[in-house]
Amino acid sequence: SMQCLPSLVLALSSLLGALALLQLSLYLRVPSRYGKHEERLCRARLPARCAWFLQELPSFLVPALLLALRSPPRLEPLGCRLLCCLFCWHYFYRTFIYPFFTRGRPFPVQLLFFGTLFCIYNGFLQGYYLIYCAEYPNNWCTDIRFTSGLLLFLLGMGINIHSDLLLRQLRKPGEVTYKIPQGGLFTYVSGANYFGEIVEWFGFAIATWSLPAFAFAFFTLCCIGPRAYHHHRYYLKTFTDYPKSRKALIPFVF
Ligand code: NDX
Repeated sequence: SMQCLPSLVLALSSLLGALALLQLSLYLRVPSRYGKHEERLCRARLPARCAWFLQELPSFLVPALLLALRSPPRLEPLGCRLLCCLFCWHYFYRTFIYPFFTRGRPFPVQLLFFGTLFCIYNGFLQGYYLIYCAEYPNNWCTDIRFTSGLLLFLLGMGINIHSDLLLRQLRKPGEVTYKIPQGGLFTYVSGANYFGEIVEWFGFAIATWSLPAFAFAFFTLCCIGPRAYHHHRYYLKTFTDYPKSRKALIPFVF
């Protein structure tokens, strides 16, 4: 049966941090090539629905299986299971709900491949750490880190889901054109969905107070932070009437 290997957790978290930096250096200047930043439309692509479903599924399945199959079942402490369920809850939404409503353009197969690998890797790291390694005191549920982190997680998730919905409503089924997002946090930033997702994973990191979760929050920041900036530039270039006061990612700041 599996055991906690602290050196494995350290190695996988460090690699995740390194990938984050690699990503930052790759995507600060040029955006990752999918959605509105795809130039060569001749590349092999899969319908957005299938692509997002396949890509995100391991992030739900791997930790859910680790949680379900652990023997002997981990009954104590509650914190680990609850936190693992939060992670799975987000990816339940991303895998089983988000793809079925998306009106996005087809997704490049090459990025789908790397995206899937990433979701297996991260799903394993977060799940393995929480199910086999994490130890919390019995009163963790009343600790300020847990409560404030959980609050941020829920707030971020709310913003993320609401913003995903606002983006979807910009198109009729079958449409692939881009419009100016309006309402919700889009009033203040071009990347409202990304802002929500980043807040969410930093909340998760604070609630779990763990190296793997902080590494993932940092990865998220390095992955979709630059993308928010590129979306913002795209909008300014495309729409002459784009709201001047709107920022890229952080309301009123940047
Ligand atoms: N999936 C996270 N890296 C990623 C896929 C890409 O969940 O090689 C990371 C995730 C992957 C990435 C994933 C990992 C790293 C990869 C990368 C590709 C390269 C990179 C593998 C796994 C890599 C190294 C080097 C390290 C190996 O047509 P369309 O699609 O543009 O339509 C869009 C529509 N829309 C509009 N419609 C009308 N008018 C407008 N103005 C519109 N603007 C947008 O809305 C879409 O249908 C939809 C959303 O579009 P967009 O571009 O705002 O969001 P998108 O980037 O597609 O993300 C969707 C959601 C969002 O809520 C976001 O927060 C979340 O997924 N997300 C996305 C990426 C990563 C992530 C979360 C995370 O890190 N936590």
